[in-house]
Amino acid sequence: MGAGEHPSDRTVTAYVAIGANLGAASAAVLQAMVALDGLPLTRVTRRSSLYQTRALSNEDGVEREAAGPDYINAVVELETGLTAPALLDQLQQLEQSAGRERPYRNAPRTLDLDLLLYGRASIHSARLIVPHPRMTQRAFVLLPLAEIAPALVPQTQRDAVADQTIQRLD
Ligand code: A4P
Ligand code: MG
Repeated sequence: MGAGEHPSDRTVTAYVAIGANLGAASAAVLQAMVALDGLPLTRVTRRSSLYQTRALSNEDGVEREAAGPDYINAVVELETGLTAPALLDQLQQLEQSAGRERPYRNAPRTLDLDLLLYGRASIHSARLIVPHPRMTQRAFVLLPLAEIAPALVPQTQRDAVADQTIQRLD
């Protein structure tokens, strides 16, 4: 058993948000879903539709529309035998292989993968905070998550982001 793996009989249900707003964004998101399904000890068990969303930025704790191309966003459900830090390592490697550069915070990106939820875990380490601290402020996370796991998104949370521009794609 490699580092970061659970014993084979223990898996965790996790949710990952996928975003892209540079280049062929829809293709990058679909390709990421395939890549996530190919991670060690991991299967994609549900995938949301793709959503086109206005770029948001969060400078002062409030989500506001920002300059920059629209995003394509989606959320997938994983069943994984990886620990949360090992899963984050894998997400960051996928971002790297998609050619992501980080010139500045919230810069347009070819692929952004955020770990939203890892079972019922509450994690506060230097490099990983779960549940993702900004997920409840973002329609581009909550609507695709509600599509595949409605019980995880109370109506009050959906109402709170109702002013954000988001369009479900066929
Ligand atoms: N990190 C901590 N917790 C987590 C987690 N749960 N999942 C750390 C993933 N990473 C986590 O992230 C910075 C650091 O966060 C990582 O090194 C990791 O150790 P990053 O992906 O390198 O940088 P970033 O994405 O530019 O910054 P940040 O703060 O993660 O931004 P967000 O919150 O991800 O927002 N608008 C629309 N419409 N759609 C989008 O998808 N995305 C963003 C990025 C902004 N606006 C958007 C969208
Ligand atoms: Mg990120």
